[in-house]
Amino acid sequence: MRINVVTIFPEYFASPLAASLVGRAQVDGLLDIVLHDLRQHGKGTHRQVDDAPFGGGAGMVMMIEPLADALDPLESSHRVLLAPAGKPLEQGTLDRWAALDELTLVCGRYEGIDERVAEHLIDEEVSIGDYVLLGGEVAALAIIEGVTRLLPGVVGNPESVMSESFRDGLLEEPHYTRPAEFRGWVVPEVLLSGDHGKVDEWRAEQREKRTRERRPDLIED
Ligand code: JCQ
Repeated sequence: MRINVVTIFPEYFASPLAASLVGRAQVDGLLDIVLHDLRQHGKGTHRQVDDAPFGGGAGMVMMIEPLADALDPLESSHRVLLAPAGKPLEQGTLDRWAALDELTLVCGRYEGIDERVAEHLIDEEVSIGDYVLLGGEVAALAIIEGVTRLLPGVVGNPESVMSESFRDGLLEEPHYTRPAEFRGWVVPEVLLSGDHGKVDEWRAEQREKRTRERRPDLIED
């Protein structure tokens, strides 16, 4: 799979893309990440990529021309804009994108982008949460990680590739490992019992309880 990233900060990606399974996936030829420096398409001697908004107001707007020049050669890919005003990203979105040959992530900045970009040059506008970042670069990295772990051959055990936290649409149960006691903090006894039926039952209860407490929005009723 190829993932293009359009950004004014290509250097920002060097270390996170070299590390961990994302770095390995590239070395193994499972993933090809291409960084596109938007500034290269900037206007004038200052390589300008933003301008004041029509109608007035605070802040700057990303200009259409540099974005069009960067995106035109990527027209055959699925083009995604990262922005707080996008549709919320879900695991299903990542599942869908991981099946593509080529995905393009466009990192928004400033107060926003010229709406004609979203209208004519972008296939999907997506948000990674209800908060505002300085730019879409962190959101792009989150998506790269979420997609990479779904690519065949990237994660050793296919069982752990399941959308763990979202099994049965519920959050994961708590996990524990050795030692069984640390500073007097003990592991739930049932997990040491060796009774797999009881363990399964306990885990199901915990998933249910956690979801009710932390994410009632995930439970329909
Ligand atoms: C993405 N949740 C938050 C910041 C404007 C063009 O749009 C803009 C994009 C950003 C960066 O993205 C986010 C974000 N998902 O802040 C301002």
